[in-house]
Amino acid sequence: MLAAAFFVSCNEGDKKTENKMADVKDRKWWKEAVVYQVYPRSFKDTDGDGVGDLKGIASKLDYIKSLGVDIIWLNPVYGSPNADNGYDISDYRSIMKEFGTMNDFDTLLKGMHNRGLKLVMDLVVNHCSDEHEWFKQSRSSRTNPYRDYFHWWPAEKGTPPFRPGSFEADGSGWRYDSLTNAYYLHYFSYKQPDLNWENPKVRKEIFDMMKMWFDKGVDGFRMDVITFISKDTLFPVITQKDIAEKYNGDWSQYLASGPHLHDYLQEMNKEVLSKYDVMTLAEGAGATRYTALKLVDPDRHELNMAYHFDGVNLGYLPNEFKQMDPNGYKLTDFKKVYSDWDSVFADKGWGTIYLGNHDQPRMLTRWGNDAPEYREASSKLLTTFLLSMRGTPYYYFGDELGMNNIKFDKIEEYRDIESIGMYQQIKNNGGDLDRFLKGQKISARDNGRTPFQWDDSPNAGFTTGTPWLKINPNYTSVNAAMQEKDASSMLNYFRKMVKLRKDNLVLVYGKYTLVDKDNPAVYAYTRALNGEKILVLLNFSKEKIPFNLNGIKISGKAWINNYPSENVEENKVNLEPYQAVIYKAE
Ligand code: TEU
Repeated sequence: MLAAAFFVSCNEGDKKTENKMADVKDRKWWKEAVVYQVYPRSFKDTDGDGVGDLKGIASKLDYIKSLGVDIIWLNPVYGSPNADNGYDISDYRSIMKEFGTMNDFDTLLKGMHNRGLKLVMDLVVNHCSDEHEWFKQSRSSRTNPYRDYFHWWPAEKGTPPFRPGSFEADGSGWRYDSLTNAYYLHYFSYKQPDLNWENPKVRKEIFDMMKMWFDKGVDGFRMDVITFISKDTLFPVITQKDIAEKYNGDWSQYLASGPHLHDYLQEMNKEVLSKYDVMTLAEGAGATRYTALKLVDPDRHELNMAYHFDGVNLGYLPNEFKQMDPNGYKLTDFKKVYSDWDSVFADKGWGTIYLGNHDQPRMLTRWGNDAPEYREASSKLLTTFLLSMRGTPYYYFGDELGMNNIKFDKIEEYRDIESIGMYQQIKNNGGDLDRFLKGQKISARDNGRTPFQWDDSPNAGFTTGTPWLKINPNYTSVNAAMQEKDASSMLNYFRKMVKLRKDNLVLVYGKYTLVDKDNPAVYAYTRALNGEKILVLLNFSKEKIPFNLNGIKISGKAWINNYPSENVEENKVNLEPYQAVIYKAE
């Protein structure tokens, strides 16, 4: 099974690992990589307009390289009027003006490749912008050649059956366009009309565009809501009751069940992906434990990886928009989700692991504890979790510093179309706006989008202008410059943990087994590969916990520890609040 090229990705000179790994099947560079996600708007501004840019990213490549990560995922950088920060693309073949030029892009890509970093771009092809030329043509008349690039419902047929429009105050995914007396479909805002994948011309345009970026040397795509591209174009009536009964109350499961999804992905693979050595990641909205393998089973020739929402959606109250259960989330549920998802790819396919991204609040606030006394320990604990699970880790920029939610008080401070649309919807329905705003302090996407905190100079060294989104005022104490100087900082712990994963393939490929599943405070698991075994202990609570090893034998000093000392007794490890340790085990 092992091709010669297989060994090329092994650490040079690491003969011991090579031998030990000789019977690991299907090794791939993207399985062994750590992905670092950069939100370009908020990373580094070089021209003083308050918005991050490509030159800014280029100027910080040495920093990214120093983290030890392998791949950079950039959120969309294409031409866009920015209704949804680049997820509304008006030109797939150019660079957003605020971010720079194609020349800046080429320089950035070269800078990455020179440093051995790979670039994964965002592919947003479920929808484009209503300012894209295709849509301008399409809406202009019913007989325009581009009419069938989008989904239209002629008004003489009556009102179209309900479909959700995520970011709209009225919640509808159809918008009436008087020019041709018809409605068009948009699963997100009305500024983001859904492309009609039924039309082979649309698929060809998209595949050609993908080739253009791959020919430039781009190393892969993260595919935005790719699970939604196929529609049941008869648009049958789907009721809330159907969603409750057939789709577990989750509209996205319905949207992800279009009849031709896998045909289109296989066609994309055949026409484009199979011709390049690239990686692909599906944003697996609506994918479940029962359907996800179909997207990434290598024998089906579709995509490489998908990410699910079961983890990041934990702890929200049902039937309310991202409102946390006042009791928080249960660690036993958290363990179950990640263990169940690990088992999906136990024999085939490959998983991913993440706790934050541009659609999520900061992981420290949501999954750790952002009180000053626990910031450091709990941030390092989450880093240990992300980098010791099976599946490719996706690490969100700024999490290595322990950045946390900004927790805006007023709607006027938000920039995100989702928060603003939802506020309007609740207002129109006479709902509880205070409750909504309180909830957003924990769950809003803008919490994860505030600018990177480089140092304690004005605007955190992000910009000389006015930042597009407020900077977390804690930048004077939480910033990269300070943590560079401190060997035990969260930043340096992240580097250590990345290196540990890269040096020990048991952390990448080792079989995952949950230990003590009912323990309400400690997440413990072993990873095992070719006779080597390790034990990961994560105390997710602010209490001191004696953890009973229950017969698991550990040996030697901890491989990594987020506290300066360890406290091991016969058959027991005494864990400090939010302590994370990894031991060699038998
Ligand atoms: O997100 C799709 C998606 O599923 C979101 O609705 C997500 O559930 C939501 O952000 C959670 O609050 C993708 C992008 O990642 C997101 O940034 C875009 O806004 C969206 O698609 C539309 O392109």
